[in-house]
Amino acid sequence: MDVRDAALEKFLSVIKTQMGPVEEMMTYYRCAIMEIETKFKVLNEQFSLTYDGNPIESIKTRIKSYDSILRKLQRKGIPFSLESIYENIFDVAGIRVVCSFEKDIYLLADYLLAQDDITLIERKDYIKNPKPSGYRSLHLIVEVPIFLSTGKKLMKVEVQLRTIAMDFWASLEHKLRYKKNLSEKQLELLKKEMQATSEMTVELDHRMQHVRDEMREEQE
Ligand code: 0O2
Repeated sequence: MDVRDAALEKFLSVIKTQMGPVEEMMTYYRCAIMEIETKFKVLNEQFSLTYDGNPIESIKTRIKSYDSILRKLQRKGIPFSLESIYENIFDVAGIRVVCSFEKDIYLLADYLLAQDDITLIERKDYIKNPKPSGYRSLHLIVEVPIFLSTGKKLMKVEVQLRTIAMDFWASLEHKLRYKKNLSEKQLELLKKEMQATSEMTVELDHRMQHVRDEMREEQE
């Protein structure tokens, strides 16, 4: 082995020692996402037997970036350690469930929370109480067990449930939020405009829900 090979081996070994435990924890979060995603897919299949159509339009999952996790620790004054991430950061694992209709959001949330391996840690209803920005979604922090060769581990997952209209609004608002070089006046205008467009999504969701309710009644 020449000097360069030896240096490579040493570097690899340092990376493995440093990154191993981090990657292990992220793997557990990925497993927790898989568990929750499967639960929603099962509910979606079962709903399609009893209701007209599948209530879920799409499911997106993400693991929070290292950068965002560390910035959140910094912002909240939490120590920088894997243990404190596990204890304090509840949105490392995230799943976003986009539904067609608002009522389906609450039905799916209730059915998920009724499952005996799920524990509700926190619930924030930004549909009934939208954020000042106009943001609307139902947020749940749930704890789910994952079963490893070493035993059971409880993992927290953030579930965001939204309609297509809420998702459309949040995606565009997120993009606009990070637009640089806007004057105070432009920012104020943007804020007001986004609040107004959020109101339009409320109207859209309610009218769509009304149409579906009417059609169901007709069929019964
Ligand atoms: P990312 O990239 O999704 O990780 P907390 O997590 O409790 O410290 P907070 O604000 O109480 O902070 O959490 P909350 O209200 O449950 O919302 C967190 C997530 O909801 C955000 O994730 C966004 O995905 C979404 N969200 C909340 N408010 C808004 C909003 O005004 N506009 C948009 N577009 N999305 C919003 P992160 O952590 O910002 O980012």
